[in-house]
Amino acid sequence: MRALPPERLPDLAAEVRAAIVDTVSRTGGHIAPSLGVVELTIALHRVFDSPLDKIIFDVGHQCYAHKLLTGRREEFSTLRQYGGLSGFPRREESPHDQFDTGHASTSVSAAFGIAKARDLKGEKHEVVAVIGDGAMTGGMAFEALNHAGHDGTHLVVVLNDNRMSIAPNVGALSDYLRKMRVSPHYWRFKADIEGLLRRVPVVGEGLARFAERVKNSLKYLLVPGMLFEELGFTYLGPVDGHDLDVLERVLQDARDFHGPVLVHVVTQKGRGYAPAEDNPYAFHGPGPFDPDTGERLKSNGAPTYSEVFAKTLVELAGDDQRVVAITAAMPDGTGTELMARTFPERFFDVGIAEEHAMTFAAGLAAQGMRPVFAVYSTFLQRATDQFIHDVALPGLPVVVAVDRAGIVGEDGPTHQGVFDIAILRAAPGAVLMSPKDEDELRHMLKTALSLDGPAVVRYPRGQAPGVTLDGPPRTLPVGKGEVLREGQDLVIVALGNTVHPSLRAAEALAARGIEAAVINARFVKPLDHDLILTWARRCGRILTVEEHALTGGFGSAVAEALAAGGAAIGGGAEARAVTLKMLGIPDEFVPAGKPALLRERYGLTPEGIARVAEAMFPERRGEADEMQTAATGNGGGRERA
Ligand SMILES: Cc1ncc(C[n+]2csc(CCOP(=O)(O)OP(=O)(O)O)c2C)c(N)n1
Repeated sequence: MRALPPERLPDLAAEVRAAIVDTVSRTGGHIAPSLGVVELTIALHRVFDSPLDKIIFDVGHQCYAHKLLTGRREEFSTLRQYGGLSGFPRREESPHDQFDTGHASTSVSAAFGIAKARDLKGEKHEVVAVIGDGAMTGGMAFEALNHAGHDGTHLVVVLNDNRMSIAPNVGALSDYLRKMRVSPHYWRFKADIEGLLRRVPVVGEGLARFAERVKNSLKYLLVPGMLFEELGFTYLGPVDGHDLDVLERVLQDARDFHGPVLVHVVTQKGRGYAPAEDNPYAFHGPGPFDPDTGERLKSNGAPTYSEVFAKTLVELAGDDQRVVAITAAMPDGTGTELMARTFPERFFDVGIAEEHAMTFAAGLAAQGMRPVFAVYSTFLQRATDQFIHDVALPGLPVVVAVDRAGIVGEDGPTHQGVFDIAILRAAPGAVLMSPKDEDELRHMLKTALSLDGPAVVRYPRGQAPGVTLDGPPRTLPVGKGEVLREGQDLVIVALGNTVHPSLRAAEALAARGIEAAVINARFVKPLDHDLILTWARRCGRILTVEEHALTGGFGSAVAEALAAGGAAIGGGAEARAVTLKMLGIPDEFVPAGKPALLRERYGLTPEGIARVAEAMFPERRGEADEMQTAATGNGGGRERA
């Protein structure tokens, strides 16, 4: 590519765009972000010598052109598929992918670390972080600029400013960038002003101080990007991110500078594909679509969990003026957009700032409001300390609506929501629940808002089962599970979206002569100890099912309850050994793939659950089956409590 004459580069850009549209229309994925940086990616690879020079993409969702240009064209059609190319940079995938990303705002920290390692090892290469204006709203990005700017190590930060996060970008920084975009300054002009100011003669000490002040004020007036300059970065820009010639020249300048440099590049999200240009919001990360029209392929009628959540939230907010909604840059994904439209004064998009969102919610709650922070399970990981320290410890009534909990699919290991229970369960006093379907979600949201302390409702991505909604939302008895089916051979204790599959598993088991009781746990915390212990003792076999990591998850909570219950019973005549099996995500990162396929992999389907349950009756199945179950690795084996 570096050998191509400049006049051939627009053809290359067009070819890259065509490949992106062709594949993503079939696989779904982050099309608009990737289309916007095609010229930028070409320029980066022409000016910098990857993989010797290290290019780190923030979030990494805009890396499709990078993948196509670094030897992955042949496999590109496998993007985001099980066993295929990742939708994000992966170190294991290519030497050109320098850092694994997926969550926002990490690139400057990572790039600075890589640059520091280079210096310490006495190596010579360039390090470039490419970060969007949305990702720049995240606290980590500021922390890294603050550190790197002060340190002075050479490093290039490319700020890809397309005015959009997923939704239109928010916040004061976004306003600041907007002002710079409309300024007529270009980086060459900036260099001229600085040169001019340097040449202003200074005489005498007092006069020198005065002149310095005047020069600084002039600089503020004339030079854009002073915010970054004050942080220690040399600011170059704004430049047109679709003009390859200008891009190459400014990147060369940045490369040849000493110290930290920030290049402000203005791009158009969705560039070159009309449907995405017209609606970059909808084309941020769509599912499959018709490449000719941009029309999204329709799914069947049942609402998504997020839609039911949003409607219920608006309904409850209508009854209670204290209810406010918070999102960290995901108004569409979480459904909170409906709050924005219905009660705009009680809706807050804080930018990609989950940590701030949580403590902001705590502040609101401390003054009697009822904040609901809707956040994807995977991004909630960012706000762990804020939940423990600012919400749970003071016992503030913040409701955390954990969307996309469990298997999320094609976005892969960075986005699967399988750690939230383990993280949140440790916080004393928090109530944790998970609905079996969309109807129960409504009741749980109502329950959460009725509590005087922290409450978490976790629900999955995508379409709900489509059950009938049962009257207006009502409060559920806290800490109580429900028995959905009786049986004497085994009790299946399921959580959230594994409840309905467990009921179907029980039907399949009945046909094979095993009578399984099924309990919908509803609450992870407080757990319904009595109900679970009673049924565990009655049946002698207990199988827990969850779409979450087994380590620290729901099954772990049940195991703890059984252990505690066992100790309390003592070794008397009533003591009964209980066989426990836990079905969930084993100790591995869940790869990318269609959710249905991943659920097969982990045995989280009706048949998978039935198979594991049946294997708990070795006398019925013989030794061969026993060995096979042990080899699946699911469920962490059998324990005695
Ligand atoms: C911590 C975290 N929160 C939320 C997200 C979801 N998310 C992915 S991309 C994105 C917007 C990024 O905007 P920007 O950096 O401007 O890139 P663009 O898509 O506009 O190119 C968001 C909110 C994320 N990846 N990480």
